[in-house]
Amino acid sequence: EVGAAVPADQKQGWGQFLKSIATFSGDLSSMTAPSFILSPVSLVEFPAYWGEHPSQFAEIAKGKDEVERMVLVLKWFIGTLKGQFTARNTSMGSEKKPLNPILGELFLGKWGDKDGRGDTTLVAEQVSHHPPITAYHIENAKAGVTLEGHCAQKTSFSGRAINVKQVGHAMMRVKTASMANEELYLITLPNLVIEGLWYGSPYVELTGTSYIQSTSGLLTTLTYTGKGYFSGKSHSFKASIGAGGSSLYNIEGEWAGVSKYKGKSLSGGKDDVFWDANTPREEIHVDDVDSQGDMESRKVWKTVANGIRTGDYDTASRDKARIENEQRNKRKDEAANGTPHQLEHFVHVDDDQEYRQLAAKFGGKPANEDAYRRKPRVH
Ligand code: CLR
Repeated sequence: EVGAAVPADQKQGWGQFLKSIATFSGDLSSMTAPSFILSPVSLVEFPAYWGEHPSQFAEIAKGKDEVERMVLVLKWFIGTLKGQFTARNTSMGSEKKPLNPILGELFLGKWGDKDGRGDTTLVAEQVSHHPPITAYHIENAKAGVTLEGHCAQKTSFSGRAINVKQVGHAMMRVKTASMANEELYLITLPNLVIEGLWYGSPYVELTGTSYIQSTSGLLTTLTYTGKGYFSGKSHSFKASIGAGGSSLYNIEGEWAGVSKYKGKSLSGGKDDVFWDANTPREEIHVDDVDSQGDMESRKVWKTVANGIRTGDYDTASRDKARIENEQRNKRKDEAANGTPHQLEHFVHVDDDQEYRQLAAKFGGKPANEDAYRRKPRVH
């Protein structure tokens, strides 16, 4: 039944929302949606999913050579997918529409040390509002592992699903005392399909191909598939780690479940378990809202989020309108005074050379992309 999961009084609104998606081009985040589909969490928080297995993140630096390190990068990457793409279904019953971050909105937090792995810190900043772009920097200085990247989305409607192309990339840097040079890993991002729309219960499936290309020359190719008409399990992937066309390790399974080596494993075994997505995620530690700075996400959206959580949608939409108004005025003043908004933690890099060189190794598209680099810090 169409809209079976939609509250009775919102079925009409949901139908209208779907119709407007079908004819709308551009950015979904700016569309008004029925209240049952609203999430109280801003998109600027999403980079935290990359860090929710801090031990795996730190572990990457323990690989004894570039092959081991690539295997560990892949394991950490796969480990993030369940959170990135199924967490809202688990916590809120379906995928929901996140809050659209304001320009300069920040999400700051950390995962504390445990068993000597070191602290892992996150800095995320909304570096563009139109189109929405979020930049992030995750670092475990003790381990020598850093992840920096940005993400934006291009959406289109297929008739029954929303196709989301992820724009942007992530760059991982690994440097330990025993390594002569820093190793870089260019991580490209998979495409998403949002299904379950007619039902009113959206969820994400991953499709297509993504890559992890290292300066060591190793390349991991990932392909994603969902439930086929006749066969196939949802949330599935295959990964192949190779060097110069020959494959060293093959892994397959479910990114939200169990995956296994196909054949030889790193430890010398056969068909061993690679990653079990039931491994608990560690939630990031964030300051209390009341001690947060004015641009910090949970402070900015406090009243809106509270309204959404308690079903007080009038208060939520009134405060959302207040915030958006304030933003419009800020932009006007900046234009009038010739003082454009300044990024707080990042520097915009036009045509990033590290991206260009690594993408060229696997014929990556696009050939060039911008980047956002963490500003040098004064200690
Ligand atoms: C953001 C970057 C993260 C991975 C990720 C997960 C889910 C994606 C989100 C990204 C972008 C925004 C997104 C969301 C799923 C649904 C939501 C595409 C890529 C859209 C804007 C919501 C549409 C509204 C429907 C629920 C009807 O690393």
